[in-house]
Amino acid sequence: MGGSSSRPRPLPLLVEEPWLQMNWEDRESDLQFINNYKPKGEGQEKFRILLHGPVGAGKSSFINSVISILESRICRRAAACNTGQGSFTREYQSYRIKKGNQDNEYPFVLNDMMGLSNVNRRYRRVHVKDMKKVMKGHIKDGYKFNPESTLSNTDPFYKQKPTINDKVHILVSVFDANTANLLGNSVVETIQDIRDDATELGIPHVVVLTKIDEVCPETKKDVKNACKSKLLQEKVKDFSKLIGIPENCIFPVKNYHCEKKLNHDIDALILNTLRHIIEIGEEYHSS
Ligand SMILES: Nc1nc2c(ncn2[C@@H]2O[C@H](COP(=O)(O)OP(=O)(O)O)[C@@H](O)[C@H]2O)c(=O)[nH]1
Ligand SMILES: [Mg+2]
Repeated sequence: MGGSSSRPRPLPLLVEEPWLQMNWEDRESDLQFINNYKPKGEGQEKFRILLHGPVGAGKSSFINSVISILESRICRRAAACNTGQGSFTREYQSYRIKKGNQDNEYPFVLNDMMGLSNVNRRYRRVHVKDMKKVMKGHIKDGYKFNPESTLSNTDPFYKQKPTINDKVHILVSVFDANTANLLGNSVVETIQDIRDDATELGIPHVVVLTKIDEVCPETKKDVKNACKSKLLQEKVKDFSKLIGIPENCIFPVKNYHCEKKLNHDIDALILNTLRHIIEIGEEYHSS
C-alpha cells in the first residue's frame, strides 16, 4: 500500500477550458439561419458546396447527415460505403435538399466528387484537372470520372458556358480525423494543388474532420466533449500543418453513420459547420 506503489493516474483526456467555441444551444438559431439563407450574388440562385477527399473519409455520410437534419429523418440518399476500395462514388452528382412539404428546395447544393486515393502521378494530374473543371462549373451532373483522362471540352457532359449557379462557391476537403499520419504524400500534394487552383479561382477552402467519435473515448461517450478533447485538438493542429490551412477553417463533426434516430448534439455540430461553410463562402464572394 502507499502512494509510491500506486499506479500513475492516467492523464485526463479533457482540458479545463474548451479550445473549440461551440454553443450547443445554437441548434435552433443555426437552423433558422440556414432556412432563411438566400445567395447574394447577382443572378445567383444556388450556393454550390464541393466535397472532396480520400475514399472512406465520410463525404457521403456528411451529405446524408445534412439531408437527415434538414428533412427531419435519417436519410441514406448518398450511398455511404464501408467496403473499402471496391465501390465508391465515380459519378459527379449534385444533392439538392427538399424544403418543407412543397416543391421548394434549399438554395445550396452539395456535390460529391470522386474519392481521392493513393494513385500514381498521371491519375493525380487527371484528378486535379477534373477538379478545376468542376470548380469552374464545366462538368454536368451524371458525368462518370475517368481516372485515365480528363473530360474533353467536346464531350456532351462538358458545359461550355457555366453560369454563377454552376460554379463552385466553396471547396470542402473531408478527412477522417484519425488519418493525419496515414495520408500519403501524393494525396497531400494533390490536395495542395487543388487548394492552389481554388485560390486562383477565388474559391475559399475549408476542412471538415469526420469520425471524431473514433478519435477519443470521451467524444464517443458524449459528442459535446469534442470542445475539450485534447486528442481532437491535436488532430486539428496536425491537419492544419499538413494541408496548410488555418485551424479556424477546420470543422470537426460526427456524422450520422449508424444511428436510427436524430440527436440534438450531432445536429448542432453539423448545422453549425454548414452555417460556417455558407458564411465563409458568402464572405469571400462579397469581399
Ligand atoms: N464512427 C464514424 N463512422 C463514420 C462517420 N462518418 C462516416 N463513417 C463511416 O465511414 C465509412 C465511409 O464513409 P463514406 O461516407 O462512405 O465515405 P466517402 O467515401 O468519403 O463517401 C462508412 O462506413 C461510414 O459509416 C463518423 O462520423 N463516425
Ligand atoms: Mg462516397
